[in-house]
Amino acid sequence: MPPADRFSAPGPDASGHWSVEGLAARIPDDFTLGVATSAFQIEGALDEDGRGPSVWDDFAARRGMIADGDSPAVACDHYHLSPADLDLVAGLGVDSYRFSIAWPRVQPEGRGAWNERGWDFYDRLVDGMLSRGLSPMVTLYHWDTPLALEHDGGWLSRETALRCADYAAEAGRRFGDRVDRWVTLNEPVSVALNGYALGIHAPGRQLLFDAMPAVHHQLLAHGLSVQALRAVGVRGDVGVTNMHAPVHPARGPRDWIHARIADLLLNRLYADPVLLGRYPRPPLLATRPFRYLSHVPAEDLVTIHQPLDFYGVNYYYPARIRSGPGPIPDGVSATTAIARTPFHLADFPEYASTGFGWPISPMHCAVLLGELRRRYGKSLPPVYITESGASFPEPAQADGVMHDDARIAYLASHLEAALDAIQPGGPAEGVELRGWYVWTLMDNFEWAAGYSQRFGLVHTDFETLERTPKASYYWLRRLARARRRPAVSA
Ligand code: IFM
Repeated sequence: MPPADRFSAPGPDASGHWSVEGLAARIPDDFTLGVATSAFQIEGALDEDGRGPSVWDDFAARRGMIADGDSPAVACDHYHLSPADLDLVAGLGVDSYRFSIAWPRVQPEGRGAWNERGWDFYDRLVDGMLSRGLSPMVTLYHWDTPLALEHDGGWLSRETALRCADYAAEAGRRFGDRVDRWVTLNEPVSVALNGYALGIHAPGRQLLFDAMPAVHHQLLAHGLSVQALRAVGVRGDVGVTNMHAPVHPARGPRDWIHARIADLLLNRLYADPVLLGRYPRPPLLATRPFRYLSHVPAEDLVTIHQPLDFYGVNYYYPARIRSGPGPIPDGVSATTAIARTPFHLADFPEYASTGFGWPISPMHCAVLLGELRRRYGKSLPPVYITESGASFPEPAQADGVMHDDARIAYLASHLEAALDAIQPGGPAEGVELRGWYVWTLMDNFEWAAGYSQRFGLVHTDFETLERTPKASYYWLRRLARARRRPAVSA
């Protein structure tokens, strides 16, 4: 039976194979279920209440950078609709809500004066979570760098790391008594690679391997922010989120060496310094592009290598690497960075794909957890999967329900793979997997893809801003409710 049928919802599954209840019964008692969002993708209100511009305001205003010329100005208008959105999260019956603070909303210039009206918004948001029984997980930096800092070099400048730590300290002072989990950065790889190396995300730089300082300064910002949060005495756990993509070579020896480089660029450049206190050694044939990292001050690596309470992992797809630049998209000039990369992501013809064209492989979620265990062993703190999800086209409507069965299959199979992986004899036996957050609550502004990629459990009508829960929302609610929860002691 195809997976989409096995997990279709709502309603019991007829096969008796893996029902929602069957999956729920396998979720450990103290495991956190949650949903995740990020500020720039949902808030809108870019010019309101003293918010300063971010690199993404600037990038999105440039012609041709966002699919269909979509504007982030309103997005889901969460800035005005947040109480109703929190009701939607609470209605799921999940334990936790992961959201991000927009740095330019609380510190418009990225340094200096705080914007009290910005802080007030997050103050209400955190209190709104607590009053609904939701445990807050805060991401401090989810890509929306204050534009003023970018004008001074952004992540190419060490200064940005210091400013980020100031901001972390202030957030810690204000919310340290109420937030359970702190994520310093979300996916520094996406910022360095897409934003500084390839120019397909903000700030739109095309530096290829000269983007290495953006790797190091983000990691330094992480280490300094962990220190800052702890120095102001936050009571919650502190960690970081990296994206991981298990890497395979497509075919021949050149693909093999490029796959090793891709594994460094996608995974190890971020995980090794954070968890082991050192940058990975590049293959002998490829030392030049990584030279910058061998000259960074040794003390920086000590700072980056902070003891963490947890390690956050975003898993979306495995990466198959083929030598040479990929097919050049229409309208992209051959001189742009994306047309000059030494290798590219090739298709996995054996897997179905998401709306974005990403290969769907739950098995690789297990592979990745196994890789973390093998590579980091005792240095790996407890793990949260901080994002898991997929975009699919507009769901079909029938009987008043938006049927996104492919999303249900995606989510169920990935959660199942992760739970399997940590069982005795599984590839990640011994990894302390503490939770799983679905990306994302509602359809939103998917960066350079604008509103064309729908990742939400809840459908957003971008004209009317009406939210409509999809079948996957009801599926997650059933899953959350069907768990065996230990009695809460008085
Ligand atoms: O929407 C993004 C999110 O902001 C970061 N992780 C990947 C998601 C899907 O592309």
